[in-house]
Amino acid sequence: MSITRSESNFYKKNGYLVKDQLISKKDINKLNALINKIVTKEKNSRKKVKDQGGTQSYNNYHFVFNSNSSKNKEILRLNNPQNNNKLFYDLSRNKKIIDIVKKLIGGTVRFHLGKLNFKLPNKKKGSLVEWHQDFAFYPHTNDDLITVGIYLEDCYEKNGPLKVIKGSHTKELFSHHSNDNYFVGKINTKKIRLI
Ligand SMILES: O=C(O)CCC(=O)C(=O)O
Repeated sequence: MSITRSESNFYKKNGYLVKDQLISKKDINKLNALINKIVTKEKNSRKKVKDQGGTQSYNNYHFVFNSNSSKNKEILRLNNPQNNNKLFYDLSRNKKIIDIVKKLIGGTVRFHLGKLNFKLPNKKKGSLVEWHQDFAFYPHTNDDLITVGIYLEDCYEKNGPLKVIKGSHTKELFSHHSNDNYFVGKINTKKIRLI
């Protein structure tokens, strides 16, 4: 399964493309079973959460939590699961996905980083992903970059859908820094009009 010319044009115009049923239900189930194991193992390990105030490296395997306290910690993210798990490695090299990415941005492609986002229910707090431009997270001198998101569960308003602003990829890049110049990974929507 690749993409049609009209899908490619849709991507160029809107800055995103949705492909259904790309990964089989069987493979999704395997991935979810693996994630359950990883999460259970981590929860049972009772490791103290290290202070996350310092610099985080984007290219190693590590968990990101919603709290520094070991008491009510919840996993927000697992960075680079493909470095430790073959299933994730194989997913990151999925031929169907690579073929689509090559058609969308042209030429050969290189894998940059992987992450597994957990969307916590509201009451557990901390997993809200604020408005941002992905480019701010992977600054490059070139802009032929793409984020591939793979949904491991059906997604509805209540479990944190990804929202996009159509065509915003052709507009300006906004600051993702705080007033005191720390990278905060979100746009201050009070300061700017989002398109
Ligand atoms: O899932 C979301 O709400 C946004 C995820 C995202 O943009 C990211 O992880 O780069």
